[in-house]
Amino acid sequence: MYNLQDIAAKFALRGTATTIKPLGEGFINDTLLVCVDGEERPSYILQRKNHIVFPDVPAMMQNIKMVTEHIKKKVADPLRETLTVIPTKDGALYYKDADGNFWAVCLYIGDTMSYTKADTPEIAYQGGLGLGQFHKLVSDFKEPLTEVIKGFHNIRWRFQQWDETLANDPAGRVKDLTEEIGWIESRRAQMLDFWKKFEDGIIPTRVTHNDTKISNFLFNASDGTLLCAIDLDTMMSSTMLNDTGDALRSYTNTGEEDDKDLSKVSMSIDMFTAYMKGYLSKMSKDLTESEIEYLAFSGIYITYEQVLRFLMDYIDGDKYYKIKYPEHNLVRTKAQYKLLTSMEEQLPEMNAIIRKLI
Ligand code: GN1
Ligand code: MG
Repeated sequence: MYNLQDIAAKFALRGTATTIKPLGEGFINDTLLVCVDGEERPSYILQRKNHIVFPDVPAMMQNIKMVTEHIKKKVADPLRETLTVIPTKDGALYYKDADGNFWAVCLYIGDTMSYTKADTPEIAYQGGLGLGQFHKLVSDFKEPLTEVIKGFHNIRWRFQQWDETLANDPAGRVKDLTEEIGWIESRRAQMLDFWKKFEDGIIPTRVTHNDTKISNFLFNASDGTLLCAIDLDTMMSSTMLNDTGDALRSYTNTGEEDDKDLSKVSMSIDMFTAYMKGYLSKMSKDLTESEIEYLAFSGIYITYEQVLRFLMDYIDGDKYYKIKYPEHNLVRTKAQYKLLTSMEEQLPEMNAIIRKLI
């Protein structure tokens, strides 16, 4: 496929790459762990950035470089408390190979762990601290960021894509999905009403991460405390509610994102409370009333968007997300919809908890 040794050799590593092995389960990029000469532990992360999903990888890497440099000036341990981009030997932030693939390297942060699910409220609490800390660190970053994925969490734009995909019906699947499509349509107006508050400036614009699922945070292996946010590809200017929403979608889920057993999927109010305790201990003073008003709803918004995105990709013939079996995107859709309904049922209680924590 690719000559990974040759690709690694383009970057300013502190030695020659010895082993290069796949890591993790990202749906979008290919991620590899790199060891170098004379060192037993991995030293770098090499990624093939998906340039279909990210049409402007150079601008994306520039966003990451600017924000991580900003964070590094403010933290005690700049090599561990945020990502470090390793340039190529020519000083570029990425390497483009002859086939047009974009590659980038960052330091591997050792003695850490990550989760795909919060098994204890302590993990959720630490995760909340982590996002709060990230938002605080970037709150005074004022340089413009490139919008690396157009309308990423903009539901008005997502509906445009949705309407086109349904009209084209490229995989001929629409006829069998009346119920699932109804889940999306019945909430369309409500979601647009929310997004309009952001478009009208009632909800402010901030630097946001936009992909805050639990596996995108690192924890210290020694004591389980939060270390930093990783996977900074989608950092843009938007509403912080995208981030709390996506975090709630994963930290509070009692099941898996793609659970086939829907009886396992629900929103845990204990995880919600723990997450918000952590988050608000860092950010409650910085939030506007409009942000507080929609904090609990943000989980509903992003979970809804995720139902739409998984279902739209299924209708589109599975072009966006990597899948492990043919119905995977439909299974994901159903599991995320179950989570959505569980959040909707508990919204009044979630709001009451937030008011107590503020
Ligand atoms: C993708 O990049 P990764 O695999 O962490 C996706 C997110 C989805 C998530 C669902 C750029 O995340 O938006 O919420 O899958 N990232 C992109 O698990 O589309
Ligand atoms: Mg990501």
